[in-house]
Amino acid sequence: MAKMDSNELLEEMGGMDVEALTHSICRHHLSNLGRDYGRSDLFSLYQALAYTLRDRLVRNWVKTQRSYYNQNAKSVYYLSLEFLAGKSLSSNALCLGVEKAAEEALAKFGVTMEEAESAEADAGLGNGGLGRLASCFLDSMATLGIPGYGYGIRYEYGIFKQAIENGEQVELPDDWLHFGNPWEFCRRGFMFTVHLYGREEKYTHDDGSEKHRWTDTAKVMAMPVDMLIPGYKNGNVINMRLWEAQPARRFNLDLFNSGDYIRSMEDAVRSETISKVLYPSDRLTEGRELRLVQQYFFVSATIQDMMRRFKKLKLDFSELPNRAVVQLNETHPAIAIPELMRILIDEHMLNWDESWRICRRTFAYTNHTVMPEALETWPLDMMSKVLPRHVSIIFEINRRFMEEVKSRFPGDEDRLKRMSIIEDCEHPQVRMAWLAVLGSFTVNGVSALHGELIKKNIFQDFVEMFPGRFTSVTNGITPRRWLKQCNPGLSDLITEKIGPEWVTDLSKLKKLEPLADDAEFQNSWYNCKLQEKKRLVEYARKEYGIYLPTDWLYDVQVKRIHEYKRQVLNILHAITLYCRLKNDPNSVAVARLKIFGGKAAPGYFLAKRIIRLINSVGAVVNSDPTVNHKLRIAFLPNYRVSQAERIIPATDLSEQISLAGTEASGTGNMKFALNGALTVGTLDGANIEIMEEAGRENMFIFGMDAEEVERRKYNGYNPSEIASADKELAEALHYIGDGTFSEGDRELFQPILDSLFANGDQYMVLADYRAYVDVQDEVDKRWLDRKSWLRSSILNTAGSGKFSSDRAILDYANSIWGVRPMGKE
Ligand code: HBZ
Ligand code: IMP
Repeated sequence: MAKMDSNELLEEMGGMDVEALTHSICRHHLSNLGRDYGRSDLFSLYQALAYTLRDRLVRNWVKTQRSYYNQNAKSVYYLSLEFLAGKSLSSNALCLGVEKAAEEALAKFGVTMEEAESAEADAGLGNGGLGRLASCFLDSMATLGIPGYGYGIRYEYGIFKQAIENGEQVELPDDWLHFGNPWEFCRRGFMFTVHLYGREEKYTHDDGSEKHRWTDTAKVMAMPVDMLIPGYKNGNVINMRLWEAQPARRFNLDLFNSGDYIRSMEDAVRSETISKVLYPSDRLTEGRELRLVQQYFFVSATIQDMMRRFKKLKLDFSELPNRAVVQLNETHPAIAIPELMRILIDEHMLNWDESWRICRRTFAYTNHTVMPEALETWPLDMMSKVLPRHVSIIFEINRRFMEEVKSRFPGDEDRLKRMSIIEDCEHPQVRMAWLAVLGSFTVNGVSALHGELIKKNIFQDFVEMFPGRFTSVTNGITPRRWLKQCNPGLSDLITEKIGPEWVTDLSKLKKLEPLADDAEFQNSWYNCKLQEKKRLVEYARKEYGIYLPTDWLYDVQVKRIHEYKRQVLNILHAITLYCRLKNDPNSVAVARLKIFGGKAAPGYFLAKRIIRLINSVGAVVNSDPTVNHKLRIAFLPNYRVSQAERIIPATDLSEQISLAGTEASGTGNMKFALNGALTVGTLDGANIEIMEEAGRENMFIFGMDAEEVERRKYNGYNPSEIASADKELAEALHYIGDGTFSEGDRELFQPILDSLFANGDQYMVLADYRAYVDVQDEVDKRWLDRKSWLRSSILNTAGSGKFSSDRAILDYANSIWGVRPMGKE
């Protein structure tokens, strides 16, 4: 066949008008779903529309990938064990610019876009902030035209589904692929082999030198499954490549032939386990072998894919850092560093120094936490079993580094111990953060404060040796999903006043500033919020049978449940309001709805008990007529991306109340401010930068800052003293303990009280209580001054420009990656 003009073929992939979309929806009912389009239902329409959009995406994807090759672009490899994509139907329609046409096409079948999207399952392949950040970053890379790929694991089960039974969290499996995933392409023809276990072997190379190889390994296959990520109305589509584990052989033929059919299948089952399920903890490091295997599995496949592309260029290996940069999202993929060393040394026969120079110029590492318990370490004996050759390479990296430290700081034995990658104790551990710092050219924190804190605390020794290596890039969120798509009313109002440029240049929101005092604009602004509250009321009723009041102050804390995020502080405030109302039903002026949402790691006992406390206080408050005219509490089950899209636009007050110095950045805080919520918050993470942009007078900042926290800890902090000196606090704590919220059971919430007293209140909830309650009284006063509230609300949105992930990605591109947006061919 003569070479077909592939551009012509691509153009045939379908038009963007209502007629073309309708035609395609019908065709996919027949060709892909095998059913009569005259017998369509909600789910088949969702699927058929998804396939219809995928046709348009793949056309742009091919063009985008070709242009990377033709322009010889340096590419970004964003390696993340988590991507929290949520739903794709509306966002893909939006980016393709067919949201109106798709709505009209669906209307012909009697269905709305919102209804069709209700049939889609959230892609919940992440725990929280870290995974959602990765998805926002892919959106921005595609929108800016930064050549890049996301790489991760295609978990068969994502983050568990949370149900609430008797006020307690129950975990259910997230079977998100049950009905298939119309967005993905499985590429069975492009699998890589991944090796595990086995042993390291020395041998003499032809040139007489001593070399090493990794032998007697077990093998599994990594199959690429691609999800296409479109840029906003620019024709770019980038790739999120998720690896699925497959057995190297379907079954063991020897066993099969000897009649042991079941045992012959066991191998296959074991291999498939690797990509079976996401680990649901965002707090403790797991220490489980399967988790280490997951990490190496996706890293090995990804580095092979990267080397495959690089080899096509037929360049010297020293050119690799000019063609590719690997961004490590946390230390989870840090095993990539010794893996690239192994490939260069063992497979391509480069020497150590050359190989190390290449690695050191290829990797960059993002740290997301200051908390020591979240720093990842692996037991040396486990790692030696799973990855013997890598451990040997890590020892050599460490040996050379220890020499360097000795010569810089002679005689400083303590320093050597602190800085060694191998923690030398009874059960030696491999410190992944140290490995990541040593193997990277840049290490970044995720907000200005966090960038400073990691330099002062965890990485202090390394800063002394490599002062230029540390920096920070403040996180961001995509304005497409987190304003344009989730809050259409407000988006239209904004566009009507300042034009549509803000969608790709969020700094344009500054143009709203002059309108902040405009009475008519304020009124429209208020109506948008009310509209979103009505939508949320409807959603809560339909999804959960929860009835919410409409025109109250919506006070919202949705995020993972953690002691450091201090949901307990919020509930103490609720109990204080309860007490005040019990004393005098007229003592509280503002009707306030406190909304909570968030998952607790299944093994995190106290977090689960906190969920129980929230629900128990809610049950008492909501059913007490002397209280429920001014205070109600709702815990919305199963917080996730698609639910956030309903909650955030409806929020008046955003709770960002972590102990200062513990929340690395936060990104939820940005989503709320962008949608016009006022923040009640501590001077922590990116809250500080939000305050700088929006103005302190437009927020409710309270409590200790990070330095005061340090001082207070240093001087000895006594929670009991505080509790006995504050009458309202003492009363609230008393009610938690005396069974008021637990049908007389005094044991149920004792663990929470123990965390505050016997265990010393690690996150200083009691220390910040008074400041918090007082600032909440300020909230009430401001709420009653509606003009002043609306002014601040508008100014929060106007001040959100900095928090676009487009800005964050440009920062990475300029200051770390050395890549630039691509010109169109
Ligand atoms: O990363 C979060 C930080 O807590 C938050 O402040 C920041 O905004 C966000 C993005 O930079 N960290 C996480 O979400 N961490 C995890 O989800 C996690 C998951 C598995 C782990 C450890 C941490 O093993
Ligand atoms: P990959 O980046 O090698 O995975 O290729 C992704 C897509 O880019 C392929 O399916 C092709 O459409 C395109 N592509 C791959 N190699 C080339 C090339 O050498 N020239 C132009 N396009 C290519």
